[in-house]
Amino acid sequence: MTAFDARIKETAALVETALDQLLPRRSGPLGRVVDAMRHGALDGGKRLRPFLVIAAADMFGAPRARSVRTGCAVEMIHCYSLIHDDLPAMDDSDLRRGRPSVHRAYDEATAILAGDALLTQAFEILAAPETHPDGDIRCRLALELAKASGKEGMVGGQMIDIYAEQKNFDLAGIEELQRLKTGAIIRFSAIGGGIVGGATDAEVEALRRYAEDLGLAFQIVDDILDATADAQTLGKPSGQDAEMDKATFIKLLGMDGARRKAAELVDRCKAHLAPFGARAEPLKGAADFVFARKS
Ligand code: GRG
Repeated sequence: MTAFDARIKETAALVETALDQLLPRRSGPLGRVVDAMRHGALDGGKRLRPFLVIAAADMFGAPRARSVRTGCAVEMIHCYSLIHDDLPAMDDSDLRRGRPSVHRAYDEATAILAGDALLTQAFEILAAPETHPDGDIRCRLALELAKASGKEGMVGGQMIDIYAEQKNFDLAGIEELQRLKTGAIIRFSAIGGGIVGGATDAEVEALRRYAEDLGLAFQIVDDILDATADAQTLGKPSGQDAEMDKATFIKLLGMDGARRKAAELVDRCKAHLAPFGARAEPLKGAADFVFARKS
């Protein structure tokens, strides 16, 4: 196991424990939505976004209790987006993280509510004093996560993506779509770690540049995996982009071109970390991990 593997495993375990505590089981009708939230959020996924939060915050000596809570907030947004993306009205997907998607394990109404409740709880976590004693920092975290999640971020990107199924996009169009759909939450993860750690504006800006290139590389690799990996390895259906004739990086650049572009972006994103010196090794490792990932 590499040092990076050990590190992402360690932070994933911290996030798992914290999410478990943030989502205590309930009895009665409330219990059903909590169980569905737990199904969608616990025991699965690479936990890449919380890793980025924690690794960025570590560079500034932030207490782990604060960065893990910030990481849980972003993971809850991510899990909500996966639950809603799998619904029949969107991707209509039965499999997620190797398990039945939430609407298959429960029902559509419960899945919608579980996603809504995860989205809402993310902001409850950021607003709570345990996340940071300084109300200005908490407010800045909530503002940035709201912008990353909403119409100027992930939701906006998802809307464009649904529209893209009927439209031909050029490279700039796809880059813009992905900058919103997957990039905005990845960008929040890196800068949110900086903010909770007390980074200067210049340091937050360097993290933003790193995360923008990383987010794009992540999406290109996602397109490559959709075209090349099997559903069992991915833990979700594969081959869907081609089936739906979706606008992807592979469609525009070809497989080799897409691989080359992802590699260039990974090199470039690591270069943005130069101001942090050796402290940035875990974030550099995350970039290599994104490029090499198989699921
Ligand atoms: C429904 C509002 C709304 C938004 C959905 C992000 C998104 C927008 C949908 C997810 C669909 C998808 C497969 C997007 C491609 C990139 C992506 C987010 C992949 C899943 O993220 P990973 O690989 O998943 O980090 P794990 O399971 O490891 O957390």
